[in-house]
Amino acid sequence: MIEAGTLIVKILENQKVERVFCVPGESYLSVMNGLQETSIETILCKHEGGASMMAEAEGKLSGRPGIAFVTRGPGATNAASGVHIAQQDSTPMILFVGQIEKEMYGRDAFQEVDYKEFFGGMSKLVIEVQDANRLSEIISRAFHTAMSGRPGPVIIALPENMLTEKVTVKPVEFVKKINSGPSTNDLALYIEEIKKSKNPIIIIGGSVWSEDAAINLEKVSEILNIPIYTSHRRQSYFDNFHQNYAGDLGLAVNPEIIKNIKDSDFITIIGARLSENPSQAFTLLGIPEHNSKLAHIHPSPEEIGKVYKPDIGIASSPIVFVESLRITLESFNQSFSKDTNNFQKIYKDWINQNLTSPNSGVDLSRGIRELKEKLKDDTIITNGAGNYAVWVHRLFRFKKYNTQLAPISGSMGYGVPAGIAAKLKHKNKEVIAFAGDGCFQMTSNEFATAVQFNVGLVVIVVDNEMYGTIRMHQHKNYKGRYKHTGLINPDFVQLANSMGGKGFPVDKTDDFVKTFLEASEWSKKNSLPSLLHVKTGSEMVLPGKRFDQL
Ligand SMILES: Cc1ncc(C[n+]2csc(CCOP(=O)(O)OP(=O)(O)O)c2C)c(N)n1
Ligand SMILES: [Mg+2]
Repeated sequence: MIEAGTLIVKILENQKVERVFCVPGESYLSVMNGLQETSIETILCKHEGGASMMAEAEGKLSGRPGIAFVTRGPGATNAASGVHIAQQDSTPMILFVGQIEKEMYGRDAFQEVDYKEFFGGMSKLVIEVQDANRLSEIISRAFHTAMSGRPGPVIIALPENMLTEKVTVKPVEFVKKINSGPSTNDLALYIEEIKKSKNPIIIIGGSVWSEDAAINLEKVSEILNIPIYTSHRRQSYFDNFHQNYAGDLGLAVNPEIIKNIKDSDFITIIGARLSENPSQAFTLLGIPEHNSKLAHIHPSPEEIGKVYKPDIGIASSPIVFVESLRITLESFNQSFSKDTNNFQKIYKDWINQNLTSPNSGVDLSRGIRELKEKLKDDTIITNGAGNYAVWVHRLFRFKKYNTQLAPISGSMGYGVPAGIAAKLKHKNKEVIAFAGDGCFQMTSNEFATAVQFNVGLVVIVVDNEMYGTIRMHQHKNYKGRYKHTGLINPDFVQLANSMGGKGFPVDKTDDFVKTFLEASEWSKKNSLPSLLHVKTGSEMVLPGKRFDQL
């Protein structure tokens, strides 16, 4: 007989969970007790928003559910920020929530929340465990659900008195991810259409992808001679240095890319939903019907036809689809000559554009360009939301799969927790978390978590003394009326030092790279986080653009 809380830990061990992220609570003491002796590492966070974002990032990195444990009521509501990211970013994740005792339901008991109501609209499944004998069944279902079709978050509520039940249940064995694939007919039809097309393009995105998929798609793109675009914040899904990489559909996108996609006679979307940002506020393609041929390949049939009506819809894992496509195309032993609308030149011109920023402080464009020359291909870059991220996305070029972790959901505060999760998982890789001054202050408390767990990441805080993105929108919509977007910031160097890491000021562009290398070295040597406080001034709003040039 074991207590239910310990059984949960044993089930998670069977799922090969490496670590869980939590803020403790008296509602799930039994699980905390089970976590005392286990191979699973427990990362104690400062806020449930940070814990859930770390779990979400773990899900992005591993393709399996990232796990967070939080307490009922305020713990659960705080954790909503990470759950929402997992939902929008289609990331597998399981949030376990301590729940009030079963007998007290419906009395508005202390910290009672109806989780089905609260999380219902932003998760794939919310389930309460009423009987400890069903824990294996329910957690097995949660793992399947979080990873299947369009992956996403699952919430499991654990009533306090269920957790202390003693049971003899066998912990469920490892849950494998189920992959769907294209039928022979699907593939044949797709290949026939793409062969007929004159200037096809492919857009990739979504959350079901892998290193092998990236390589298979490289081969496909070479055989078909076709440009590959990545969706918003999925830039590391394809080698950005490959001859067929054509750029990303992010914010402040290259207008030539939009033109090229609109001119294409056959568009293939693989894995992505093509939501508001990559679709340029749903203007990129006709809705529901586009004026040229559209193929949509998505792991969930429910996503196909949700917004766009494709000519060819294939419910398939993108990983399986590109592998099958490569194998079939290779069997023809023939390459295709397509009119590619000069996409290589368009991309080269875009990345080489002069974006120097005559700012009063650090020129972020030059700083990032110089920095990326010094980094290894497997360096992981994370960020949250804010205009500073446009520099990051515009100027970094990603070579290896999953070296970019960024919220499709546009959530501020994501960079630091995601960076912590990445560094915990990949101890030998360099991890850099970018954050704006506003963004950083949403989860800066987790810098102390990085100290506690010896996480040697480097945080780069881009300080323009404002919520710059919103100032930009004020400027566009209510010019001159800039109240409520200015920030009086702490001294971030002192803040980092006081938490037990090390802060480094950067006031001049010339110092950017050498200070980064110093910080990185310090973090490596001490296994502790460092922070670059980069003062950029406030004139520049976007790469190469001042406010008065908007
Ligand atoms: C959690 C959350 N709250 C609010 C917003 C709205 N928002 C988007 S960008 C932004 C400002 C970001 O400021 P900062 O991090 O300093 O970056 P900057 O734009 O100045 O480069 C705000 C408030 C958001 N996206 N996410
Ligand atoms: Mg700012």
